[in-house]
Amino acid sequence: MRIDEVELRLVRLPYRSPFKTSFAEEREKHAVIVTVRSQGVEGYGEGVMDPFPHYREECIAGAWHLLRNAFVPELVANGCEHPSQLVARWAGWRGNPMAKTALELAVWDCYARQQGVPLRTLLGGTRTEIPVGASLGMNTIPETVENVRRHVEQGYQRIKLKIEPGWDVQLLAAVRAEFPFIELTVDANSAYTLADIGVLREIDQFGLHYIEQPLHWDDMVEHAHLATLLHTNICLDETLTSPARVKAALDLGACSVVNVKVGRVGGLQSVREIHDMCVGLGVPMWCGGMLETGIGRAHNIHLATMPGFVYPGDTASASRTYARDIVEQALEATQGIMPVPEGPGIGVTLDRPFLNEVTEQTEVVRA
Ligand code: OSB
Ligand code: MG
Repeated sequence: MRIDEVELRLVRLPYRSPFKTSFAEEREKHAVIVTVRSQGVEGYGEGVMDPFPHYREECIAGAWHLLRNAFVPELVANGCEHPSQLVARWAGWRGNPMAKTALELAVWDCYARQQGVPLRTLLGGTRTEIPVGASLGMNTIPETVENVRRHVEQGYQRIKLKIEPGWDVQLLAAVRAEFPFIELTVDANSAYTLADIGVLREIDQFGLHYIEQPLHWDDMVEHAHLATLLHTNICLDETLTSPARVKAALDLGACSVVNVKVGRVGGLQSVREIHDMCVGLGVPMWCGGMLETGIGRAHNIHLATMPGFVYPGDTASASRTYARDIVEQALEATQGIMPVPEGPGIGVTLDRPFLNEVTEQTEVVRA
């Protein structure tokens, strides 16, 4: 496909309530929204970098620079036969998976719209709806218990609690006292070290489905050691930045469950490789989230229709996070089931007045 132009937008929109994790308390979304235009058809992608590198190392300013001066000019100059080729074409620019993904996703969406098919069809996605859970930010214990109750009543199929040292065993005891049998997980976002083995062993007693990223955000070796000390499965998030890293983590025994975030692993083609590898090895996967706007959320829903995504993901209703979204479709789960947006590509259209309202910066690169 010939690429006529690419538009980069920096948007900023408020969360309905602050989202607190072991690494930050966030009140608003900053996202890079990429639009690719090709022969009268548009496609959209979303970058999940934050202004500052608290989750992984990428940040918005760096991503914008690379998109504007490396990936977009390369794409516009050379066009694209098929979106599956792009990441390999950009491999000479090392790392920066989130920045690459923002553009790659927009090309996939545009390509699917030109073919007149839903994105999930190009990915071999078989489902028309996906099971979802909810990730609950840190709060007081009574508020968290109420929050769990609300989400369980709404039918969310798995509840994930954010934890950190000093905010773990008591919280789990309170939640388990009220909900002994729900599918429950925790996400430490790298807040522990092996020196915390005592408390990690206590966390091991709560019948959790898995414990997500307990140790350092780039580590595999210590996670592999920890896996031998706990009964609970370890799921990696932050550490898994490419298909090769997923393979290494599985070879080492650093995790037995895989959280896939398309931005973190460098695009949909990487997701497909990870998917096929995990299916081949019988390793369960699920689709993580980064509190995306409707564009990134719709991409997540489509990719999670692939058959290897067997655990409920984090792609919950958009209205949990935003009072108003930048897409026109309401991406809402009912009884823990998220329908796939219908129509070509990712199946959403832009709420342009609101998008313009929340846009802080725009840049267009033409052929
Ligand atoms: O670790 O999964 C995470 C949000 C931002 C950054 C990292 C994470 C999260 C979430 C929220 O847990 C998932 C979502 O609701 O999108
Ligand atoms: Mg996580």
